[in-house]
Amino acid sequence: MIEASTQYTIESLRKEFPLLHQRLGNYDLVYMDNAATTQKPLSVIRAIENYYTRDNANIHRGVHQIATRATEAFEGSREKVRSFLNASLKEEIIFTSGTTDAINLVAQTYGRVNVRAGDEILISALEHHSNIVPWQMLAEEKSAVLRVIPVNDQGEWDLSELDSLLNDRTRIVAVNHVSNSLGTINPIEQLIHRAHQKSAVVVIDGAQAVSHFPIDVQALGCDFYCFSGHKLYGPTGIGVLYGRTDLLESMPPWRGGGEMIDRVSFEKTTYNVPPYKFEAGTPHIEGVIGLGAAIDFVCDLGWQAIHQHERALLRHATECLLGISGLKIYGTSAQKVGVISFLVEGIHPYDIGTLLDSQGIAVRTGHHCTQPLWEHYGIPGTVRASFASYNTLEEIDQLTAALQKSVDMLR
Ligand code: 7TS
Repeated sequence: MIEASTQYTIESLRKEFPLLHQRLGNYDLVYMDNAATTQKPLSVIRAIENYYTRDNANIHRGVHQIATRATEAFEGSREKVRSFLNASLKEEIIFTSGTTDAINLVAQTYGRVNVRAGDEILISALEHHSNIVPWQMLAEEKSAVLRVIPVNDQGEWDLSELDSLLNDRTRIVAVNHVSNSLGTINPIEQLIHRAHQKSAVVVIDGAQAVSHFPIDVQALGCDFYCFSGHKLYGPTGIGVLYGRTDLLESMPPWRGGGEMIDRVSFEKTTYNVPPYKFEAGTPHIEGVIGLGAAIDFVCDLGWQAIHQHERALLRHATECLLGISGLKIYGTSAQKVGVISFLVEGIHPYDIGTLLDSQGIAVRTGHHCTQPLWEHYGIPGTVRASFASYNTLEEIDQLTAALQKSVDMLR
């Protein structure tokens, strides 16, 4: 549908994204910071507008018709997320404010109950800070040990020492599905299998996976899976935690307040069932409705079209950028999504980022919230171009030309 060669269809897809059609100075915007956040299609923007112009009410509590419509739209999105992740029950879908919030929820509920002194939590060197720091905080509180799967120079997990890293003391394995800094698609199936042999639970940070390929939590067999709406063409401030029912039922609540209770008295409060037990307070209703619209958008586009198009973008960009002398790509796994992290010899990434911006091209520069990863390479960070379904081969040519010009100016 959006194959790179089918210019008309990619053009019609781009029409759905108003933000893309703007000039920055004398240049058309080329947006290549999609790993940070994706742009939003009109269907998502309209779903939020419709909610506020027709259906705005608090959910789960009113008997009036507006509240019923808002509740139906909200719970309808939960069912869309269930189907999107192929979870078996919609009660396994908890709405959070994002991936970071979801990981903290698991650390502060499952983690605080199940991790004791001397236990181990296993992460990888490829993690975003939000899948490092919550576990570090838990390990500190519990006198537990944080262990790290190292990476090789291609930016893939080095599993040669896994037998000692994943052992009888391991309680939690928390890793990302796709690396935000390098684009590596990690072999999580293998790790989930090995972790379960040691009775450890597995938390998958799917923030960078969900917009690129379909997720099936039942086939993966993971215990928790989380993602953020804003990296999936949806709104900011909304995310998802999938958790296996038996685990969610056994976990204590985290935040206290309305909605998460069964009955409150000054003597004792009893709690609601999952997912409501973990959704205290008025939720981000328009965010949930917008996320439902974003899932519809992706499903309508179709995974095959997205996959083919993004592969073509990655192949073309890799070839073009490697043509620039002194450019090195970090993250060269054969299994990767459309993310290219690079440095040009002798040039600071911020200088490149600034010159690209002055030519209308939005890329990321810096450590991308993976500081420990860059220690492996002995660099402070990179320039990162990350692609989405609406990027074009022509935009990659523009990136290449603008980069060559920047390099010529800076050398
Ligand atoms: N995990 C991964 C793998 C991520 O890429 C990010 C955000 C997060 C967690 C945190 O997501 P949040 O929605 O809770 O903030 N990654 C990036 C990035 O690469 N550039 O900006 C944000």
